[in-house]
Amino acid sequence: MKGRKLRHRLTALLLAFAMIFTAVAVQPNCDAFAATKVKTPVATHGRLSVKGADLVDAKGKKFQLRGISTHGINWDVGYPYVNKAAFKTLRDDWGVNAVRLAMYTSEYNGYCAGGSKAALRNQIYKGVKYATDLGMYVIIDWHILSDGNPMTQVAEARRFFATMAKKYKKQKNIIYEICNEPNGCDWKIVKRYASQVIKVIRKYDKKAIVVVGTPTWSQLGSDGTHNEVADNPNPIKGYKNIMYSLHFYANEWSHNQYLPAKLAYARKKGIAVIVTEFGMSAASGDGGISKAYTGKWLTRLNKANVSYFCWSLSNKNESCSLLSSKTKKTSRWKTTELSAAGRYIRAKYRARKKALGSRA
Ligand code: IDC
Repeated sequence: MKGRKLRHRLTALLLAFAMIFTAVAVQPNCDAFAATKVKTPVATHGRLSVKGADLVDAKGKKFQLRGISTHGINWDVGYPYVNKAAFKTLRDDWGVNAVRLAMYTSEYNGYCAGGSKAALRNQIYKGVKYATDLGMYVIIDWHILSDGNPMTQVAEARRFFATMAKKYKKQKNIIYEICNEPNGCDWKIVKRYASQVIKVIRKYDKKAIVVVGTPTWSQLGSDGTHNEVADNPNPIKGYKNIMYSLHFYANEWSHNQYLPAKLAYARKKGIAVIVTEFGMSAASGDGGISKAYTGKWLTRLNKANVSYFCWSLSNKNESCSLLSSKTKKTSRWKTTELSAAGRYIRAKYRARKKALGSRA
């Protein structure tokens, strides 16, 4: 009698477990990647590294990041889009494999200008977690702009990146961008800053890609045809996996005039260039957008497998924003909820992903 009771109980228990297990296992899965058993970008490509002028994946194959940059994560037009559903929409609907978290240091209560450091770091932690959960690469961007010379904030930058590198040293998907757009200072000064900050990062994280911003708002050197970054035979000594940023705005005459040649020149010299920011508008972020020049740029970058991140995921009423200023939704946007720039970029990114097929 006793034995039978026990058996009954055990069977009931097993049945309960089985029911719970099935309930969990057959739950409707909205994750396109899981549902179709397609691996996420990070699961497919693993840890990235730099080989000569190229970014390569864990198998040593040339790899291109197609990313979107947030607006400032400290701005009301930026932080609402740091959410998992938004990143998932970018991944599944736009063909994006990376996001950039732009954290201003000066503007609008930036990290070094009165913003709550803890809250800002927390916003980065959230963004990194969402990207990681979704198997996407993620840039942590120290977004200097009006503060021009990165040395002004070097002590804060070292503390910030030490915290980040300590926290993320075991992850494969983190990219550190240590100074968005140096300006008003020369390459020598940027290098001095970079060697200090890279040293701190490498103390904890030996392998992650580190992106160094370049003079004159990341134009690989001073205005016009100057190529200080590429002309320096040993940009940052002694460290691997360092990339140099080039930023362009497709409706800015001087960018179209000078930057294609500067890009080609740098690559020829073996400098790994990454476009951590571009926009379809003028450098002001507003006015008209140029589809013609954006198209030319993307073709050029695709040909060379150079990575790019579009500015910005925001509904701010300016032409570089990817969402319509009327759009209140913070994810799952319909085509009609995108701006003209957003519609164009989404179509281009999707086409690129399709063209790459299994290499995407
Ligand atoms: C712009 C934003 C705009 C904001 C301004 C702050 O789009 O809403 O008012 O910054 O000064 C960059 C910078 C990036 C700029 C962007 C467009 O990295 O912060 O964002 N831009 O002006 N470099 C070239 C253009």
